[in-house]
Amino acid sequence: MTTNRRNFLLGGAATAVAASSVSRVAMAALPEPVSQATPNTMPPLVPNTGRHYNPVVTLNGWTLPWRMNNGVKEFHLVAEPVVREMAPGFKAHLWGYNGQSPGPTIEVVEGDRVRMFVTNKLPERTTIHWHGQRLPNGMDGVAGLTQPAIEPGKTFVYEFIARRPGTFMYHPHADEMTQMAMGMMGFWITHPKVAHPLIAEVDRDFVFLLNAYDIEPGAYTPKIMTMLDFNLWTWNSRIFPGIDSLNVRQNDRVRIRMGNLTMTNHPMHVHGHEFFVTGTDGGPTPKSTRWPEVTTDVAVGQMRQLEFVADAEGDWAFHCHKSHHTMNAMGHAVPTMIGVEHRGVVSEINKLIPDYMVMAERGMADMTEMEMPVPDNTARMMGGEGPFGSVEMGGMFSVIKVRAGQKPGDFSDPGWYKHPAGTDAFEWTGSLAEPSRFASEGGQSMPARRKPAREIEVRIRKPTGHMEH
Ligand SMILES: [Cu+2]
Repeated sequence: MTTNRRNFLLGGAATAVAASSVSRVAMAALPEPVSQATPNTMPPLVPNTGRHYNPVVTLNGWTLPWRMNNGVKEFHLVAEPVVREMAPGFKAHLWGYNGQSPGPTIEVVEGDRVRMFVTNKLPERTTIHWHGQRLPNGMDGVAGLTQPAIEPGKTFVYEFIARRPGTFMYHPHADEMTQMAMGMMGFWITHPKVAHPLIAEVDRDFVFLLNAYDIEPGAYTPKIMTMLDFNLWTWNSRIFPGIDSLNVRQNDRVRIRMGNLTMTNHPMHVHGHEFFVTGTDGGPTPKSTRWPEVTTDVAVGQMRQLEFVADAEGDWAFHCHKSHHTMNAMGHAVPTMIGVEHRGVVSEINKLIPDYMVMAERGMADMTEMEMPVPDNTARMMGGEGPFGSVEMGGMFSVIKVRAGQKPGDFSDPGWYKHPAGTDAFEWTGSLAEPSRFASEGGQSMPARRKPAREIEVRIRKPTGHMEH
């Protein structure tokens, strides 16, 4: 005690002690939670404390600011009900973190000591599991197994060292079915501390989560019991045309990191370029395991990071390849009416079903142009106005815009691509030759039966297979 007191009175040392004791008082309080009101894609959050790194861009999202407290990076997540605009004119009542669903992206550097304050403002208990992290078992966030649940109104503290660089996520591990169906999830990036042989420096680094909701047309709150029949297939709780484009400079090295927290797999497809899968939630992949792809499946609970050099200018579609996942909410069990001429019988049908309308006799694309009377707060099934008309897409769809003139670090939308003369598809206006008929049966592995027992003609009925609830 005497020694301490003497040191305290010695000039510089005394000042240092005083400064640290003042900050200890201030730092004993919780970090102020930061909340985000808009679903816009925020510019990358360049770190102004701690080790430097090249920040990511969260599609229709943002990175959570932190404070340094005696060398520890402190973040404050608040689990709470939020209103998320899924597309212009369509808002959903979800649960999330700090004002949005998904919650903000957490960005740290390998070796950082991280302290997460988690405040529960939900009507039920929760936890956070730090998916993919190496951490002490007691920080793993599994309610009942590794910790008591965080009751409403309570705050818990998680603290661990971010040991492994890579692509991670966070989500509750308490009443998961409800809480994930309501939108509780977020992204986590641990940047490498020094140059890593398997982690390339990139010019643009995008992140988003694949999620899904079941919201009845006209309703605001997701149904939480749904297991497979989701009707909104979203990226970061947004649906096309509400998903921002990924804007890059020609010849940029681009990384896209995705995590799947839906109940099914999503084959993610990039137009115009080949990419390599350079990492999973287990870390960067060895170079010997990388091969070129244009589609890669992201299974449930997985994360994948794609990398490519964006060398081809244009507006390149980027979407889930399941065709039902590039559509928005629709009534289930709609019979296929393609080829059915039913205009003539409408007045008869109207006697039975007053609201009956003629639709979809040439396919479903008509519905993107038809001004159908829909309930309030409903996204159109397909839409998005492109430079050549309706894109006829919804759900998990966006565009990678590659431009020679995009400035480094500029993530703003450059507008539509102008195709150089003579490089776009055009209408043939000459005469059409008669199609030549297939004349021989010799090409078949077995000859066809001379006379089928009975003529059978099958009509494809689609969409179908949905169960009525
Ligand atoms: Cu999909």
